[in-house]
Amino acid sequence: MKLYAYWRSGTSFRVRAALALKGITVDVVPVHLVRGGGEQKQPAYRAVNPQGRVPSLALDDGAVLTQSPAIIEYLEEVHPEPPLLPADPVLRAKVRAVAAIIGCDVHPLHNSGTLAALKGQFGADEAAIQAWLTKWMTDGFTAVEALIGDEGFAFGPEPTVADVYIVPQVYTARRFNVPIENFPRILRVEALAAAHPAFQAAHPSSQPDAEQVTKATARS
Ligand SMILES: N[C@@H](CCC(=O)N[C@@H](CS)C(=O)NCC(=O)O)C(=O)O
Repeated sequence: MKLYAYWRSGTSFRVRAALALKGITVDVVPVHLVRGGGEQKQPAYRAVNPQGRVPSLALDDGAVLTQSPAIIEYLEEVHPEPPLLPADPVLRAKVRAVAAIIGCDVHPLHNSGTLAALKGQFGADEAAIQAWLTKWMTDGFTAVEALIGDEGFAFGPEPTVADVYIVPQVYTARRFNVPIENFPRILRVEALAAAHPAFQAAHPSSQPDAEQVTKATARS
């Protein structure tokens, strides 16, 4: 399988974490979201994923899966061990709810295209962008903090899909200088993930296309 991904994209990090937790190895095909105006917008990548976003997972039979939630659900269905969703339906719904808060209610508001539109079309300056990022991430983290448990990963001793979403979102919050010190449960999950081999392997800094970051490129 081939994973088309960008090293510090949160959605790519999610899929890498799910793959690593399940012990599945893939060939990573880096898609640079900034260089040359963004490789994701070029015809070569649009032929893989018509939406022009990462991640995409190309299966060995040539089928291409897009959208991180769909890819993660596919991995769970086809490679059920170890499970990333609890057996109990109520708990499954709670895990999926945390994933949806981050995937549906937070991430789209700070995707690079959203921020570019805020700046380019709506005249937002740096201070306005920072206030926007802080508001939406803080709202999302506040809800997640109230929904997850008091020990272990988000919903117990083993990572679930909830952690697969939380950990990249915390990485993004740190990258965007959004304060997270008021979320002790989320910080606990972050610390556990930092010591977990699968999250270490999936981390942006472990990727073949990882770059040294300068201030000028910090949000790209
Ligand atoms: N809902 C999609 C979002 C994918 C997405 O927005 N990916 C970002 C990187 S985290 C991207 O490709 N941005 C480039 C662009 O919008 O041009 C998913 O979860 O896969």
